[in-house]
Amino acid sequence: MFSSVPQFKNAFLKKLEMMFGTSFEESTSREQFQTLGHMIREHVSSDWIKTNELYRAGAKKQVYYLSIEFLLGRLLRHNLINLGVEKVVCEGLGELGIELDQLEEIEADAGLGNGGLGRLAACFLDSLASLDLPGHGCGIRYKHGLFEQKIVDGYQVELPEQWLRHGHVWEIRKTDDAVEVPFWGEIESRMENGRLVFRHLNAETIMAVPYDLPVIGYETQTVNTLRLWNAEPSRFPANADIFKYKKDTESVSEFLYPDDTHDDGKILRLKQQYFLVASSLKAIVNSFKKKNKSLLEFHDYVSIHINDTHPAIAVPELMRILMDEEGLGWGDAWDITVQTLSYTNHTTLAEALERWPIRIFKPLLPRIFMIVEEINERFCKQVWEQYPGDWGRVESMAIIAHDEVRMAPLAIVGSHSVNGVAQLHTEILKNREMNLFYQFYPERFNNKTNGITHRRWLLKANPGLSGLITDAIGGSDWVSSPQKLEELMRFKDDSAFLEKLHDIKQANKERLAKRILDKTGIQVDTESIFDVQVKRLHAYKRQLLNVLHIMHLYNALKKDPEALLYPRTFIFGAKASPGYYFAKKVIKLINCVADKVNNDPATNGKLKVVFLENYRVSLAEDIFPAADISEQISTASKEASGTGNMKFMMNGAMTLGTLDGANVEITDLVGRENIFLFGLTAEEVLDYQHNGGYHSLEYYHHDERIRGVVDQLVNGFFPDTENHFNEIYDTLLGHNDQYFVLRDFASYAEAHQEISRSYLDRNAWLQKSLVNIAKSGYFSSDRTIMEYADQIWKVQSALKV
Ligand code: GL9
Repeated sequence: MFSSVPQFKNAFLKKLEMMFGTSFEESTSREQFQTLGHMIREHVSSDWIKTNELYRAGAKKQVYYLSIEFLLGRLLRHNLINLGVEKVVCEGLGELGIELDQLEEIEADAGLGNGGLGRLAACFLDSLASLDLPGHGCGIRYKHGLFEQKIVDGYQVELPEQWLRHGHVWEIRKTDDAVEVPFWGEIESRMENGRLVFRHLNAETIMAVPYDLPVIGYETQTVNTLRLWNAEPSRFPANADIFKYKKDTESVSEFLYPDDTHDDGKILRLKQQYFLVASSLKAIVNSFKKKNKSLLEFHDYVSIHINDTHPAIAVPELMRILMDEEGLGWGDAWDITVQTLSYTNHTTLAEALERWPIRIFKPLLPRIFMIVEEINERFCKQVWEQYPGDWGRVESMAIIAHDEVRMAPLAIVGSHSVNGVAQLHTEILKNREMNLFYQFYPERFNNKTNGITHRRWLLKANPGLSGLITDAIGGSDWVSSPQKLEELMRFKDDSAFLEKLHDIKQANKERLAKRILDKTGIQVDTESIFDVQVKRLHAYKRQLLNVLHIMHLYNALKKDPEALLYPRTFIFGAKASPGYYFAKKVIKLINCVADKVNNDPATNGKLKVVFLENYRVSLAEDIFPAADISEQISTASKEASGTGNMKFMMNGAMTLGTLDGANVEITDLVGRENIFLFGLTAEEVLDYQHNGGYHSLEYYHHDERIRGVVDQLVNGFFPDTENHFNEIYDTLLGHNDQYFVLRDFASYAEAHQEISRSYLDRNAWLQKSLVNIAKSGYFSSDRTIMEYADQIWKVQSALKV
C-alpha cells in the first residue's frame, strides 16, 4: 500500500471509509491521522510476526530492558522514516490536500517519562531495532504521562496530561497475555515432599494487561516490541467495597511519578515497581519456557536490564520464580539471577538513592521481603569473611540497614554488571559513591557512555541539515553508520559549504522564531545568537546561574548600550517537579527577568528572554536544530551524563559547559577550541565538599556584578514580587550556595564574552559548528547499544547466523 503514490492514495481513502464510515470530504484530521496510523501498523504486522517467530524459534538470546519510564514522544513521522515510506506518504497526502506536518501535530506525545533517563530508554529501543538486535522494552502504560505545564503570570501550573484521551493508535491490547500480580497477604510455608513450599495467602491481586507497541527499525525487517502494562481489577473481592477496589487497582498505572530525582516514599510507587517487574518477569519466563530448554540455561537465552534502581526488585522476584515456582535451590537460582541481570546507575545525587522503609516493604511484598533478607544475610556474611571485624564496612554495604531496604546495593549484588553513563560518572561511582562495592566486585563495574538516536534527533528533527550531509558525503550511509559523519571534516575549509550550513541554521531559527511568536507573542531577532537551556529544572543544573547572568547583562546594558558585543536571545524550557519549591521559584524568576528585559526599550533590541512552556519531546525537536549555544552548566560532578548536550552538538550548536558528565567526552572529541568551558572541575567541587573552604559571601562582596544581581532578588527590582525570591537569596548567601553558582559566575560571564567575540568571525564559527556535527557520530545510541550488546548482554543480531 506504500509502493507508489497512487497506490497509497487509493489504500488510504479505502481504509478511511472502512474505519470511520465517512467520506474523505467529511473526514476530520484526527480520522485521517488514525487511518494513516492503522495503515502503518498493518503494514508492519507481517514483519512483526516474522520477527517474533524468529525470536521464538531461534536459539538467540533476548534482552529485556526494564524501565519505569519510556519517553517516546510522537511516533508517526519516526515510523514513516524508518519504514522508508515518508516520501510516498507525504506526496500522496499532498495530492489529497493534506499536509503531513499538520497531521503530525494531531498525535499526542507519549510522555511516559520525566527527562533524560526515560528518553534514553526510548532512544535505546530505536537503536536495538535498527541494529536488528532482539531487545524489547518493558514499562508501564500510565494513563497520565508527565503533567502538562502552563505558565500563568510567570508561575508554573500543572495540569494532568491526557495522551490517551483519543486512544493510542500504535498499541495492541493483549488481553490473553494478562497476568496477576499479588500484594499484601501472608506467606505460609510448609514441607511438601521433602522441600519447603511457600504459599501466598489472602493476597490482593491486580491484573496486569499488556499493550504492545511495535518498535520499527530503520530500513530493516526487524520489528521489536515495547510492552506496556496496564493495571486493572482482577477478582473483585467478596464483601468488599468494589468501587474502592477498582479505584485502588487502577491507580497503579494511573500516573507517572513526576519527581525527577528524589523519591517521595509513597507505597504506590513501590507498588508500581513491583507491578512492572512481576508482570514483565512472568511474561519473560513464559516465553522462555516455550523454547523447551532447561532453566539452568536461562541466562544463555535471556538478559534482563534494570534501568536505574526502580526495577531492582527484579533481583528477589527472579529468585522467587526460580525457587518457589520452578523448584530450583538457592545456589542455582542465585547463579542464574546474577548472570541474567545487569544494572545501570544514572545519578550520584544522594537524595535520589532509593530506600524503602521495612514497615512499607514487608507487608506489601511479604515473600519478596523474605528473599531480600536472605540475600542480605548471605551477602553480609561474604563481606564479613573478606573483611573480618570490619563492621563499618558491612553496615555501609548492607542491603537492609536502619529499618530500610536499599535498592542500589540490591541491584549491585544481584547483577553481573553495573555501569555508569559517562566516563566521569563511572569514575565517580568507582572511586567515591560506590567505592566499597567496587573494591568488592571490581569486575562488575564498567562504563557505557550514553547516546541518542541520530535518526530522531538529526534525520527527523533537522531535514535541512540531513539533506546537506547526504549530498556532501555522497549518500545516506551515515544514517546506518553514524561514525561516517566524520567525513564532513573534509569541508572544514570549504566556505561555500559552510555558508550552506549557515543558511540551514538560519532557516531553522526562523522556523523556531515563528513558533515562539505564535506561542508567546514575543518577537525574537533571528540574527541574534540563540542561546538555549532546555532540561528539567533542578538546582544542580543551575538555570539560576544562567538567569543571574542575564540580569547582569541587563544591568550592564543599562549602563552602557554597547556592553553586549552581539545580540542574544536566551531560550528556556523546563518543568519543575510539582513539589520542588525552589525550582518553581527559579521558573518565576526567569519569567520576571523576561518581562523586564523584553519590555525595556533600552535593551530589548539586544537582549530577549523566552520561556517556552510545556517542554517535551516534540517541542525539543523544534528547538535543537535552531540553537547556536547549548547551555550545559551543571555543577561539575553532579550531571551523570546529560543527553541534551549530544542533541545540540549533533545539530551544530556549540556547547557552553562545565567539565561534567559527557561534556568531558565532547571536549575530548571536538578539542578545546570548539567548545566553551568554564567553572570548577569535578575534582575541585568534590574537594570543596569534603574539605570546606568555599564561602559564597566572599564572592558576593568582591564582585560588584554579583552583588548587583543578588541584591535585585530582594530589593524591589522586580515589581509585585515582594519576598518572593527570598529563598533564592538565602540559598546563595545564607546556606552557602551548595551548587557553587557564585563561585562559577565570573568564569561563566567570561565564557559568554568569548562566545560573542567568536560569533563575530562567521567563518570560524561555522567551522566550529561543522566540527561539532562531524564528531557527534560517537554519541549515536547505536554505538552505546552495540557496547551494551557486546559487553554486557552478549546478544547478537537475530539475522546473523
Ligand atoms: C539522569 C541523569 O541525571 C542524566 O545526566 C543522564 O543523562 C540520564 C540518562 O542516563 O539520567 N538520571 C536521572 O535520574 N535523570 C536523568 O536525566 N532524571 C530524569 O530522567 C528526570
